[in-house]
Amino acid sequence: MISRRDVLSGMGISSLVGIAATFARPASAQNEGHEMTGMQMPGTSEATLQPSPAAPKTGSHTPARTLNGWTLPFKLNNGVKEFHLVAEEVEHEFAPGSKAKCWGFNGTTPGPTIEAVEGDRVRIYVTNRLKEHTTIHWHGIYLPSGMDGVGGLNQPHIMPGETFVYEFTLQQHGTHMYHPHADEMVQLAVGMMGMFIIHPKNGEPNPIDRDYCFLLHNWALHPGTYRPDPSIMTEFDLWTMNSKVFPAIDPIVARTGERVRIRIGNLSMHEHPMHLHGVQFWVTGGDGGRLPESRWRTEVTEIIGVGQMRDIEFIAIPGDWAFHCHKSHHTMNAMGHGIPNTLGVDQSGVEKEIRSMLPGYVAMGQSGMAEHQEHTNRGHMQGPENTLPMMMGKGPFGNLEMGGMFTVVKVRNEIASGDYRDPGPYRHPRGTVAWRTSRDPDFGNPVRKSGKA
Ligand SMILES: [Cu+2]
Repeated sequence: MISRRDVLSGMGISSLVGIAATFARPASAQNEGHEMTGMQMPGTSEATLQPSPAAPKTGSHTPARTLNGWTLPFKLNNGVKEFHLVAEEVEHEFAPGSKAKCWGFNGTTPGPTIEAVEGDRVRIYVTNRLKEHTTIHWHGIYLPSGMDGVGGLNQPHIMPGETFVYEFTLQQHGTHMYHPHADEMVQLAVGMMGMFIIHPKNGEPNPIDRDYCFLLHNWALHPGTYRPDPSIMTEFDLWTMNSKVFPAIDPIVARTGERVRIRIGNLSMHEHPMHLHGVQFWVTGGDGGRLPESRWRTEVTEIIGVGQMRDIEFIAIPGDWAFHCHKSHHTMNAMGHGIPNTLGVDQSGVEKEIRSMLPGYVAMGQSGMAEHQEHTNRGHMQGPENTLPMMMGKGPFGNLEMGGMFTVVKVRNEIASGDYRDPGPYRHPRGTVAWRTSRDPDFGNPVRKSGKA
């Protein structure tokens, strides 16, 4: 059981957020990877309600769009792109109703996306505002060994209060990430990671209209607590895309016929078979850049291994299309593992007795788990504080019964390029939605191989 004392002790360490106010902050609209112009508020679903600045196509690439996140602005100094990262504690919201003290960069987890072009020279200042040392490893990027960021091997650790400079020339393009290589078990578990996208200097042979990116992660934020538990290896409570769970994950918006790329990285402890409805996609690259077309594979599910990056591309067709991890436990929130299986068990009477000891308890799972969301919707079920229901989300036809790694690809005929706002539910053409009937001529007499209904 979780006592109030446990909950409060998790809150006891003072927040360091706000100290490094002079550094880049996710203050306004999503910066599109170039010099400091409008940025977008990260990590809030309001982001999708505001018009995004029209994606300025600089050179020959479309700037990446970090789901629920933001792109780090840079300053050009004698031809070198200068970035500032601040490692610090952050107050993070996974979805309304679930907050935690996490660690991240520049006020958010994941940290801001670094975006640059093959051939650029980058200089990245890293300031440590944590209470322990850290470093940054630039995952998958060609660089001098002394810039690779493994604490103790390639450099001394960055001690609390210190700033280190990393500087190298980008010799490749592709989807990469950055993360600490110091006390990794803790620093990754509490959210320190970000994407590093390098666009090809000669543009793309098949231009990309929308370029989305996110990192997959898992969190042991036990029910009723406020700090992720770094000691957990397999049993996690929250499964996130850019540190958000459904329904707080932004939709992936596109116009019919556009070429959409989704760049996916995985810094969790598990593999994630990411499944997209509605289309076959091509697996077009990842850490190794964009592959020649002859090496693309057609898939509907792609496993993103731990530490891997994968790029998928598709031509958008109209509709609301689910996009999610296919491990069904990864599209749920905390569920209290280790509870006896009650499927098919009549629990009448039991509920009342348990409720005398555990107020708010609802017996569930006799005919399935879907009743859980119904109870939650009606306010019958109150979990521990700061704990999301196991299943969430409402659609035009009812409960979605999802959580965790789930979002919706929303494709419409009439969306302006550069508009990333949620267009609302899809309006299905007449006669194209599955319907209820009582006129099945074989109703009551279906063909069965064996067994009793
Ligand atoms: Cu998964």
